[in-house]
Amino acid sequence: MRKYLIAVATIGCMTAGGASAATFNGEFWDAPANSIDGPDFLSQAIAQAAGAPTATFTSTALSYGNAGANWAIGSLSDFLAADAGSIVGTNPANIQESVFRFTGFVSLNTGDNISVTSDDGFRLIIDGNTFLEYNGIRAPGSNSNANWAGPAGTYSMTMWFFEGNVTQVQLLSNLGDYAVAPVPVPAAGLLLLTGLGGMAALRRRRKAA
Ligand SMILES: [Ca+2]
Ligand SMILES: [Ca+2]
Repeated sequence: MRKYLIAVATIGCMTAGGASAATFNGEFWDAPANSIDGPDFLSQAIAQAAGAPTATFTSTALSYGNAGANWAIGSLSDFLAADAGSIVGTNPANIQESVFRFTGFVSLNTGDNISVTSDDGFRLIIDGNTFLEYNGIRAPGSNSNANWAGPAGTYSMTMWFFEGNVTQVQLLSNLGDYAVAPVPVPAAGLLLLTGLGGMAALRRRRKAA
């Protein structure tokens, strides 16, 4: 019975639609003064995201603050520029000390170079593992990059980014080049997966009892 369910779920996923024009989900948390001051900036930033976000938005390219004039810190909508129209929630007038989380999927080939230019720090997680990060405060134009060493495939991606307490902000990346839409789980497959999840939970409860 269990083998049959898994086989059906797999076929369901395989017949789902392929990649299309994709975006990333954006979440933003405003943070109080002196809340992201180090020494472990990233842990402090991620802790700020424990509650509901101040705002959410759609990120078309995960790249903000390109021109020098845009380094100055302003409102969330100033920073998001072309993506500002997608903001849902509060649009703070000043995003000094704040945290962003971007989530989505990327399609990578072995050797692909991923670059992130940031003011201030970031942590890029691909397929559940930290791939690249900068845990500190730095000036605009400071670049980190690395080549994907894993096999070709579509991977989940989470990007944490924070603006610290120094008055410039920038986040440029080429992740938009790799963005793909998540493979949709068809309704029947979703029901089966939910069923399998329920069975797993039941097993855990039985084990714990
Ligand atoms: Ca703030
Ligand atoms: Ca800064």
